[in-house]
Amino acid sequence: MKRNILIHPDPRLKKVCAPVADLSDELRKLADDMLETMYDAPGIGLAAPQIGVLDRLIVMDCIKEEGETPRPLIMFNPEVIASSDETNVYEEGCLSIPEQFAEVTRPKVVDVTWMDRDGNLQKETFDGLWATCVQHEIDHLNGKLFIDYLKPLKRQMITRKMQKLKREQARA
Ligand code: GNR
Ligand code: NI
Repeated sequence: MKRNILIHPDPRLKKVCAPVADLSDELRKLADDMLETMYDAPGIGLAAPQIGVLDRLIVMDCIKEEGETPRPLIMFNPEVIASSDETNVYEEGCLSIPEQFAEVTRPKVVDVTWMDRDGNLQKETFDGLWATCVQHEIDHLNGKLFIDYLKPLKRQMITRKMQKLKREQARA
């Protein structure tokens, strides 16, 4: 089932999300719904707070090329356990901040641990777009958006645009 994606500004996008204690069919269904919602958008990642659920759960798939095998990842309680000194700049966007893009500097390589859909602990090193995406998603779990890295004036400009967009959506 496709879920609605919250648009910034929304208090739920600023909350620190709670760790997932035990996997359940309900949580697995939530993760599957998030993947469906992400692919439909389309996006390369989605965090639970973006659909109003304040649990530490993210999904992602940074394979964008048609014909390449998809790689859907479901990550409960993801954690960056090490980051490279080397950084990378990416033009980031966010499904909760539609049509706004800005360069963000982050560590280029990160080691991440998480619990998968079957309850198994996983660990992997991510690089390039995957590393940017997983950091962007984990930020969501801590109530942080990519615009929080921008200068206040630029952030304010984007927030005002989103307030206008939400007013227009409410009238439609
Ligand atoms: O779809 C998305 N694209 C993207 C591009 C650059 C850096 C991060 C992202 S994540 C974003 C989807 C989203 O909002 N995830 O929270
Ligand atoms: Ni986002």
